[in-house]
Amino acid sequence: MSLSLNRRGLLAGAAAATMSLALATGAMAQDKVQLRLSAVQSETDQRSVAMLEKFAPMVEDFASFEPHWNGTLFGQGTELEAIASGDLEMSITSAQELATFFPEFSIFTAGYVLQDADHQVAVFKDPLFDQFKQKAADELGVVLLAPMYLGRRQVNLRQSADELKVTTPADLSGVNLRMPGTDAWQFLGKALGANPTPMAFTEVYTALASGAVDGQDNPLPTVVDAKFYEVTKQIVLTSHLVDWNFIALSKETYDSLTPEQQEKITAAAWAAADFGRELQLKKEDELVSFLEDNGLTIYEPDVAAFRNQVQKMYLESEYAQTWPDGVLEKINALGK
Ligand code: KDO
Repeated sequence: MSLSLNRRGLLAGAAAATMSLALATGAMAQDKVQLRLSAVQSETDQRSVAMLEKFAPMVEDFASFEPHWNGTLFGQGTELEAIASGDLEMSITSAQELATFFPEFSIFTAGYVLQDADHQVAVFKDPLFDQFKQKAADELGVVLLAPMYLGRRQVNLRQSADELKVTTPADLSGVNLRMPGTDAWQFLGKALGANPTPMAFTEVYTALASGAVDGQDNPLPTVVDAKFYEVTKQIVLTSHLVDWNFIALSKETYDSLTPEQQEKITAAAWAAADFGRELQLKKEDELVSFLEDNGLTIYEPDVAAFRNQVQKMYLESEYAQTWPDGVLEKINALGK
């Protein structure tokens, strides 16, 4: 009897200890700020790796970082509204998505303006960018913490170079080119000479495999990470947009932090942005041979022809009317 009592007593004691531990950790977890991040890239994308390896550890003493990759929590282009409505705390947003709320952000979506990763950082840190950060914070409730390098966007086609050789924008006439869903993206597709089709990132692989679209545009690391190279045959090195994203945080969440925590979360975002940029740049350099080994033809078109047409179309567009006076000149002055 005493044995069974001891056993029962032990079990009861263990249960009580487990309960108090759960309450304690639960309470501690509840003390941590919840940072749900929704993004459409995979967990192996360099930006995701950077958030997991750099951002998460630097904020873990006061925040619970909860990433949702592959668009599993919110679909592409819906994240900013989710943040504004309090249903999400973080996203890896873009100037193209911000331009749907504030047209002036389209200056950072125009082809052949930003020159390289260093130029992006210089622009983000320059006072010229303050008005853009302020607008996102004041009118959308989104704090842009740091710039993430996505890479040089290239035209990636299903057709082989023997079937369709692209030298100038005229060669893309009639080509059904998937572009992300916002107007700024559609305009870029038209400026390249193609027939743009709006489509969410997570649908692109299937659309390429089925022939629903003729191609898509993304940097080489994305072509590999999303396995687009399995269902395409060529890459035209237009480098039409040196693309970037922004690590975005709900202003309500940011304002709820102590000044020290605000400094920490900003430093963590920059640490992730810097780490991810180096990874992405390295990938861009080494992936040409990987893609050629996997049967893709990769070549440079008449880049000047693409640059001239794209820049002309943007300058003549209604987008250019929304650009604050002097900003384009300041952006250019920060470049090489
Ligand atoms: C895309 O949908 O092609 C795009 O490259 C747009 C970017 O702004 C960004 O959303 C990116 O997808 C995702 O992060 C997936 O790489």
